[in-house]
Amino acid sequence: IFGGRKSLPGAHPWQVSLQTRPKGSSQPFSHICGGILIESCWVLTAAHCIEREMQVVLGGVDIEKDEEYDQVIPVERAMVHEDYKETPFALYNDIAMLQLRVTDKPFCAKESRFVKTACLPSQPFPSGTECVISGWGATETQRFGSSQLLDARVLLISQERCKAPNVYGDSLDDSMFCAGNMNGGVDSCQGDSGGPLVCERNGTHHVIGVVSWGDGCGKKNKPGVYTNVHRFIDWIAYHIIS
Ligand code: 4AZ
Repeated sequence: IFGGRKSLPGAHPWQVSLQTRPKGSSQPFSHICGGILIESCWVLTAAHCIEREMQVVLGGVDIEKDEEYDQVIPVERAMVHEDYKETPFALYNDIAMLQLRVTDKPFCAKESRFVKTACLPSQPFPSGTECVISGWGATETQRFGSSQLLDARVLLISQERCKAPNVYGDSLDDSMFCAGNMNGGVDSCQGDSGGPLVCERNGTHHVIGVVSWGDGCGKKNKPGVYTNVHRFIDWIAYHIIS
């Protein structure tokens, strides 16, 4: 996160650290991406984050320390969107769902002061809305990421403005949207991918975006690009119900 500040414990209780290690190895897991808890056994993340062997950590703010409220849960399976596509300029339909291992009969993640689900959006939010991004990704001074969870406020940017030739032009499609600050400085970055962009309405937090890509981090006229969760509501519901 560029232009962020340290998150307080419990401020982003749906925030997940998605971790991996080489398949079949006994090395420790390390952070690769963020994720978003949407049901006790379901996490939303970016398709480009998926690896073979993964676990999620919930409830923590410091990923280098074992904290009292951490919940560590193996990923049972990952579903990548059928239309996910990577080109040199953009990531399309960059969304995936992780099904967690059932640890405590009907539950995977257990709700606590530090672990809660985020709601899916029932309607899109208008451009100009102030929302929040969070993650352990790169900062202005930490190119390998922050051990502390950071957050920042960003503004939703219209498709029209983000499709301008000096911004992202035709690389942008309706599976994604831009958010940040056109002057730069406040943005998500590498290691924040898969994590949440959350907007509040009537005291309820809705996951509007999944951190996906961008041209660098914090650059003028190059805001962060987020998967447009509202466009994938039916796809998400289908996987949870099946
Ligand atoms: C990345 O490399 C990445 N500024 C994530 C977010 C952004 C850029 C790059 C947005 O994962």
